[in-house]
Formats: sequence, structure tokens, C-alpha cells
Amino acid sequence: FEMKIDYDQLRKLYEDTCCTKNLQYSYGTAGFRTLAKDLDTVMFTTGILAVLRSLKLQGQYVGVMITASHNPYQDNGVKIVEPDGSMLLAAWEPYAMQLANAASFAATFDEFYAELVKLVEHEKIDLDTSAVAPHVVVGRDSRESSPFLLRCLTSTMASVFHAQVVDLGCVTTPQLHYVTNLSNRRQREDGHTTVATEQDYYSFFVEAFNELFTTYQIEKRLSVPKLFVDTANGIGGPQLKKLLASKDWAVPSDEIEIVNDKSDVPELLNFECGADYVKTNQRLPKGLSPSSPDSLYCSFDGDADRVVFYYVDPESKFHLLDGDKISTLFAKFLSQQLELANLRDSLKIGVVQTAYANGSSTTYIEDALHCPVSCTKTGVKHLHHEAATQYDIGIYFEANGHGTIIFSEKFHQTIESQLSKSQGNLLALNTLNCFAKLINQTVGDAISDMLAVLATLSILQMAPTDWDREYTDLPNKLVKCIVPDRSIFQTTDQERKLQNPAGLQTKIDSVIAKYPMGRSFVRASGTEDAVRVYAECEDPTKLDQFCNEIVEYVKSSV
Ligand code: G16
Repeated sequence: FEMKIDYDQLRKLYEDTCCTKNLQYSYGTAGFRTLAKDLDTVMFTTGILAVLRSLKLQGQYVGVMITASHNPYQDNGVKIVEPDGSMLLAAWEPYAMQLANAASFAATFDEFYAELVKLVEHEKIDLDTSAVAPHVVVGRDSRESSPFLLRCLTSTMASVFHAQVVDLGCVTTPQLHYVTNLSNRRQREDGHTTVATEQDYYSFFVEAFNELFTTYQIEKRLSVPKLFVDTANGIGGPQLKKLLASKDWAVPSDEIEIVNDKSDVPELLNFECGADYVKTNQRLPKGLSPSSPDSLYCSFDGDADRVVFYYVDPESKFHLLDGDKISTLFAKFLSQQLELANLRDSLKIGVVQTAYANGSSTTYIEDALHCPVSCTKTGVKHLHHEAATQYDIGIYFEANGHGTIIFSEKFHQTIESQLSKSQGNLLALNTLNCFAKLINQTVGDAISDMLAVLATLSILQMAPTDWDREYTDLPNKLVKCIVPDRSIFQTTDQERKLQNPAGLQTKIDSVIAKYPMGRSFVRASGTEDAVRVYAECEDPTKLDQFCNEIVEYVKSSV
């Protein structure tokens, strides 16, 4: 076996780049994530891994996104995207960690090199790039640390591995997923060698939005007097503005107002604004004050892969329309359309949630919408997999606003065949067809989800209050608990029960039993150094006490 790469060149780049040493890196819920100043080494090795992944897959485009999403501005992170736009294959996550930790703990370059050779041999990767060159698409969010980290990431790609690297610049995470998927599709279907662009994204989603309104023969106007979009001072702001400036975007410009759009002021990112802030604190973000009662608001997170909606009633009370409400709105709409198209029996629609889903939403989906519900562990990759494998229309949303809908091959074939025969309810069939386009099926996407919600509300002629009234959330609370070592908190049953620390779950169960409709669980975060405690119960006046009792047990167990 021969490593057909320039050893000296790799060694020099390794020594110049990998300054952070003796730090344990772990590929968590959403890739590697930590303080930006500690990421040089892991960026270097992740760049190599992305190239290897592309070589393993016959040179297809593999995506790499530099982002720490909802985390504060001092953090950053990186994740690898498969050629079809999904998250890195789970079997490769351990490789990502082995390579990063080898570079972090190796006493010499040769120790790291030995680990690299082992991986290349194990996966039988041919490093002779004369026949097939690796292809990588890279993108980054608006963080100040990203340009430097991008250099660490890409340093070896072209020089050592002869990779073709396409830098999309600043884009949202879903745009990176979309462009990666489209570039490969184009290459496969019509031999295109040019990479897709951000512009393709805008054209595609604006067209899908317009098509849905045209199908319904309704005016391209929002059903609410105004939508305020809080873009968390992240990359979602400039990107949404570009979409709204597209020549075919027809909604009057005064109907959508973007706030918290200072993506050029680093410290403001996710600061007292954005989807995570609004969901956790259940209040308006900075920069917004209650306007007319019919107005609708929404918040993206820092890289625009999550969205939550909300409104303020005439009594100035804040109402959250979170990921659960988004999935129930889509489940209601799409099951109605299936019913109208007479396809309810042939296509299986279902909703995927995590333990964070409000108990009322689960009951509503099962009892009122008659749709099956699955529960998975936190992390988009788990929900995505379940939605893609169990349903023809798999709707998945985390309560925090992260989600999308996956339409199966059978769905597309069925709709296409009915439409080609002009059989059945054409309006419903066309609606299903257009709606499937409007959804970014590669990953949860704040922009695409927002457009799909706006279209659904317009078609169903629903005001925010109608949407909210479908079911009433149980009062709930989510708190972060800082502990010396969060890794001891190990869970089972889709993270709904603790296995460790020993005995803690029994204590939690004894607290839950005291509160009517009580439910609570504890899990270690995969993106922050904290343990999360979730609690919900019937009586809002007892919620704080309920949650505090659990927190006290957590604190005393470590
Ligand atoms: C990431 C994941 C989400 C997860 C969130 C919080 O979101 O992609 O699936 O819900 O972290 O995870 P945890 O509770 O483990 O910290 P994002 O938007 O930060 O990429």
C-alpha cells in the first residue's frame, strides 16, 4: 500500500496549522462545535476527511459548513454534508473524531500520519486522483472567526489532495446542503460539471412559492397584514433579502420586514434574539415590539436552519408557534390534501418528534389528525432518518424549530401518475406536487419553512390565532444546568429516561408523579457544555416548582 500524496507538504501544513493541542474533540449533535479559538486543528483534519469522503464516493461533491448556528459569537463549528445533502454518514463520525484527536494528541507528525494511513487503508480509498478528483463545496455563516477557520479547513484540499474546492462564501447552512445536493444531481443527470450556486436556490424556491399561489389562483399576498422576520443578526438576514429582491418575488415589499439584520456586527449574533432565545425565553426578541394584533413574527437562528413563529394578542400576551405548531399545521394541511386527492389510504403520512415535543401536540396529532407519531433522540439526523424511512410524507420538527418534510419516491410516482392521467382531484394533486417543491427536503431550512408556512396560512385563510387555537400547549419550561462533567448523564428510551447517574431517574419519577400531566426529562446537550432539563405540567402556577425540584436533584447527583 502506498499513500500517493506529498508527505512533506502535508507535514508542513500540519505543523503550521494545528496549534491547538491536547483537546478532546467530539462530533456531537451537529458536528464539531466549541470556542472558535480552539478549532484550528479540527478544521485541518475535517478538511482532510471531507476529501476522503468525496474520494470514497467517486469524487462526488461533499459539503462542509462552518457554523455554530444558535451558539454565541465566540463559538464556531464545522459539519460535513453527504453528496445528497444529508448529514455525514453516521459510520464516518468516529473517523472524524479519530483524525481530529490524533492531530490533537499526537506527539509527532508521524503519529498523526499513521492514523491517517490506517483510515485510508481501512476504507480502501484510492488516493490516486489522476482519474477521479475529489470535489468539495464549502460555506460559512457570518462569524468573524470563519475566514481564518476556512483557511485551516481547506489548506490541504487542493495542494495535497488535488481537490476541486468550490467556496460559496457566506451562505445559510440549508443553502450549503441544497447546493451540494443540486450539484451532484446535475452532474449525475446531465453531466454538468459546473457547481450549482446560491442563485439557483433563490430561483427555485421563489418559483415553487409562486406556483403554489398560481395553482390556487390566489393573489400573491400574505394572509397576515405583516410578517416581521428576526434574523438573529446572522447570515439569514442578507440571504433572505436577496431572495426578496429576486425579480420574480411578487409579494408586496411592505408585507415583510426584516429586523436584527446586523450580520456585520459579530457580537450581536444570537444576542437576545433569534429562534433559540425566543423559544427558550418565550418572549419577543430585542428589536421587536408588539405591533398590530394580527401581525405574525418569526425568528431564525444564526445560520437560518431553524425558525419559530409567534404573535402578541390584544392583551399583550406573547404566543409561541414553535416547531410543534409548524409540524401540526403542515400535518393538518397535507392530510386534508391527501384526503381530497383520495390518497389517504395509499400514502402514509406521519410526524416525527423528540422528547421536547409538547405533550398536547402529540395528543392532537394522534387524536385529532389521526396521524402516527414517532419519537427519536434529539439531533436532526435522527428525525430525518425516521421521517425518510417510515413515511411517504414524513413531517419532522424539533420543538426548537428545526425541521422539514420528506416526500418518498412512492409519493412522487403516485402524484405524477395521477396527474399524467388527469385522474382525481387535480387541485389537491397539484397542491401536493407544488408543496413538495417548496420544502427544502435536504435539511430543515428557516427560509423554505417560512415560505411554506406563509403559503399554508394563505391557502387555509388562517390567522395566527386560528393556527394557535388548534391545540393548547401544556405549560413548559426548559433550563440549562451547568455541571462539572455532563458526560455522566446517559440516557435511554430516545433520551426520555436517564440510566446514569444511578438512582437519579427514580427520584425524577417521584417528582413527576406529584404533578398532574407532569412530564420531565434530563439530557446532556450535544452543542453546549450544559445539561438540559425539560418539564411540563397542567398547572402553570406549579411549573417553576416542578422544574426546580428536578434541577435540585440533578445538581445534588454530581
Ligand atoms: C443543533 C442540532 C439540533 C438540536 C440543537 C440542540 O441545532 O442540529 O438537532 O436540537 O443543536 O441540541 P442540544 O440540545 O444537543 O444542544 P443547531 O441549530 O445549533 O445546529
